[in-house]
Amino acid sequence: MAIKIYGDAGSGSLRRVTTAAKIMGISLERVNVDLFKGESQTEEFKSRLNPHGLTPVLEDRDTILWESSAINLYLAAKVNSPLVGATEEQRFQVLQWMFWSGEQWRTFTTTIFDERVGKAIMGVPQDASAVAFAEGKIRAAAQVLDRHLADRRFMVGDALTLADIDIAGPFSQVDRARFPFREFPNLVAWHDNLLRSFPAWAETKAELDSRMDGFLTSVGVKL
Ligand SMILES: N[C@@H](CCC(=O)N[C@@H](CS)C(=O)NCC(=O)O)C(=O)O
Repeated sequence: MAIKIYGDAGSGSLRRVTTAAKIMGISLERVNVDLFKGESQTEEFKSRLNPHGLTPVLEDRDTILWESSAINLYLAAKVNSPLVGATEEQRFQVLQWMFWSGEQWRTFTTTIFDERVGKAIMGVPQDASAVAFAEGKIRAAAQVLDRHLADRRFMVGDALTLADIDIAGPFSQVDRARFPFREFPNLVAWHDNLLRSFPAWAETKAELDSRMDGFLTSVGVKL
């Protein structure tokens, strides 16, 4: 039975999973969940798949798993993938960056996305102080990333890991949400290299941009 992944092509969280799966050579059966129609917020979705009403969700026979990073670790374990790091020390460094990126990085980009993109779609005024606070947090974190990436092509070791994929996630919405990443040249160069070196990252970007930009156009939202 195929492993199913529930999500919306416009989601940067889904993109982290679909990219990692492509790189690991794991085929996933996509089940589309239209987030703009609130399809993850139904009682059926919450009771069977994720009580938080969030995507992506993996279904592998009796296993239901949510949180993209956990899903990627699950998939990597299935195929013994080097995306988790090549040595025991690297594996802990990869986990360090993955946990950090959930708590100290993507959470603030999500705030800005919700303010600049989500609220534009809903026709609700932005909270400028929430944006300013999140931008401050992103700049502080990006400064550390920029230093870390000054002489490295990857976050850990000499090869792509799930740490790169997790930290690169917010680049999925950078043009729409205008995160201040361009102020950090090593961060930008690292991400450009991921786009050039990993066709899966470029392919999933094209799919995500088409879904997001198509939806925004369809509802007449100009960011
Ligand atoms: N930390 C979670 C984030 C999940 C999340 O925020 N998913 C968004 C899409 S990127 C979602 O499903 N939103 C639906 C909603 O809020 O109704 C992960 O990495 O999976």
